[in-house]
Amino acid sequence: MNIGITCYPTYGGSGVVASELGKSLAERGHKIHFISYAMPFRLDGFRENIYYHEVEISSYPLFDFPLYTPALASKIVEVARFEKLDIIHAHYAIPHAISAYLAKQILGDNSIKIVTTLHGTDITLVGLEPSYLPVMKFSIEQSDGVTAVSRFLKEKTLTSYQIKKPISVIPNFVDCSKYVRVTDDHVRRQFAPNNEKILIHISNFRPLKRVGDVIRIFNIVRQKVKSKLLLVGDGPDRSIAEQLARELGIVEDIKFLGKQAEIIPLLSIADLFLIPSQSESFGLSALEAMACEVPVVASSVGGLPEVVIHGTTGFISEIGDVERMAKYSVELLTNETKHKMFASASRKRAVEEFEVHGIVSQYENLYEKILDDKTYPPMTIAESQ
Ligand code: GMT
Repeated sequence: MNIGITCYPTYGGSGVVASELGKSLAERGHKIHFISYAMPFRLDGFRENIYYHEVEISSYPLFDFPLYTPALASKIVEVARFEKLDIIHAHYAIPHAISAYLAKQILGDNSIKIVTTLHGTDITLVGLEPSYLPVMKFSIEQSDGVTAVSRFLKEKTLTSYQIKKPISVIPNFVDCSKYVRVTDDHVRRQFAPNNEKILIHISNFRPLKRVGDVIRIFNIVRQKVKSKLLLVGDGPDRSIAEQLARELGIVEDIKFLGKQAEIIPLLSIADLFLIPSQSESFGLSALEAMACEVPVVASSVGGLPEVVIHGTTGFISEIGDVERMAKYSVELLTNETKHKMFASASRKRAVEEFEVHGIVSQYENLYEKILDDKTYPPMTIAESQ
């Protein structure tokens, strides 16, 4: 198949999923055309069957805002025409599904199919704003296939947007042959010279990640277990987090590592992954940690309980309950037998439920079904009113 993928190219789960999906489909012989405003960060170097088309956004003094949606639609039209796309796969609905819909109308070709994958805040936050809601509902319903990354997100979409068409749950995935724990004592000693335990958090430091809770949890844990905290990523709450660490007087035990392209060596030295988010439709970073045998302490929100099994691969608590999350963390960090069991159960769950090959086949099957099955027509405009 010739598949166009449009996504956000920056650090962030939806871009990671789109890029890894494209790479895996390309290895299976499909021609993959990424269409975005910058090269997705996981698409490093030349790869067979992968092409990149940059969306150019011209500016004009009259425009207060860049006009990305029509620019993307025009680029999709161009790529679809000349590369004979069968599928346009939009990752993160806003504005990708809207541009894909526009492009299809311009092409006037019903044989090109649109698949939209809903990732998270496109549904739970941004799309619910009155200024976007009607266009979100419309573009979801006009897609030929819609997928959500968790059961939670599917239910949320159906109820919040009153969507009248089927949504397939295709969970996120991890390449377990790449995401493997590679023990490197040299790296471990850099961060924990006295054999301290290592807790890790990886995110884009947006307020909904509750990085302050990560620091508060660690503040309690370190009073009971000799430990260090690695904070990977960057974003709007980074300075607030650094400030909190200074106020608590624990900055010596915390390393702010910023954005890191290579996270496997870091996950490989970690004993525990913390993800106390306010909202999380899936929690890809938690899954990547699990593949590297790192148990997870998470909040009980969104799709996280579909990834982390309470009492088996980690623990789950109410949002903001830092005391309980700290208690669970200490429990795992002080009981070696339990920790070993949780670590291997985490890896097992990643391999058995979320391994790349099985999940990518689900996308492939969906594309094939949509391309030759007439039961997947988009709704008429009247039906979706
Ligand atoms: O929805 C977002 O906030 C952005 C998005 C991203 O691009 O990072 O994250 C979402 O998609 C990821 C990949 O499917 C999920 O693992 C994240 O849980 C989800 N984030 C939220 O729901 C907050």
